[in-house]
Amino acid sequence: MSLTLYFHPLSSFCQKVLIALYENETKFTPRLIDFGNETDRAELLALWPIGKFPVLRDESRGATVPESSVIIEFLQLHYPRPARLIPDREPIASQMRLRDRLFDLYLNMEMQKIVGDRLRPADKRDPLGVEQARAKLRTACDLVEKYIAGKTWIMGDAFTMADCAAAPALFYVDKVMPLAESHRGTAAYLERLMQRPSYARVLKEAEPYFNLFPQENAA
Ligand SMILES: N[C@@H](CCC(=O)N[C@@H](CS)C(=O)NCC(=O)O)C(=O)O
Repeated sequence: MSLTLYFHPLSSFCQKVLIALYENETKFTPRLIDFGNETDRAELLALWPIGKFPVLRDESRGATVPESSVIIEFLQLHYPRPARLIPDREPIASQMRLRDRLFDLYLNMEMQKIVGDRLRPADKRDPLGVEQARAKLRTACDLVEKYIAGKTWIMGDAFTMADCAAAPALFYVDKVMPLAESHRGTAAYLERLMQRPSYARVLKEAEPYFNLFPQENAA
């Protein structure tokens, strides 16, 4: 098979790409990377020295593609399938990319700061950084609440790459900042995302690893 995805089922950015692959039933070889395993880590670093996943390798094109949004754009360009996750027309395409950035940079990344802090030794924690991340999350969720009002998906009726970004970002944000009370429209949107077959499948596959998710009072 020409496409290999280097990933971990628990990783939010990897989940984003898995949703896109499952939406279109695109065939690929999964290559699970365990950061605790030196061989795995070296294999990923050889592909992408930044050392983050997901990374897609397309043997038939000799292409290595990191970065979740770039991977989804690459798939639509080179492996077009019925579900077009990136709109063809402007200004809708740019608006969708902006929402994709919102979920990645201001929800997913801020959420990761909060979760990452739980993994630090007690004397290396960053309470101010966590407080600032929480404030950014609240602002970003206010925007999501505004965008999702009256819509099924974040751009309207069509499910797009921005929804692929939204699903794991909101799933984990909800774990660190429960959405039901403060952002009811966003919480309902997350419910719809979790019911969507592509994301339901991603969550099922991640289930065996959920015990690795650090809880708030982890030492
Ligand atoms: N901008 C990247 C972010 C990827 C990312 O942050 N991946 C995380 C997992 S969700 C990772 O590889 N973390 C490992 C590390 O930072 O060492 C993307 O969109 O793919």
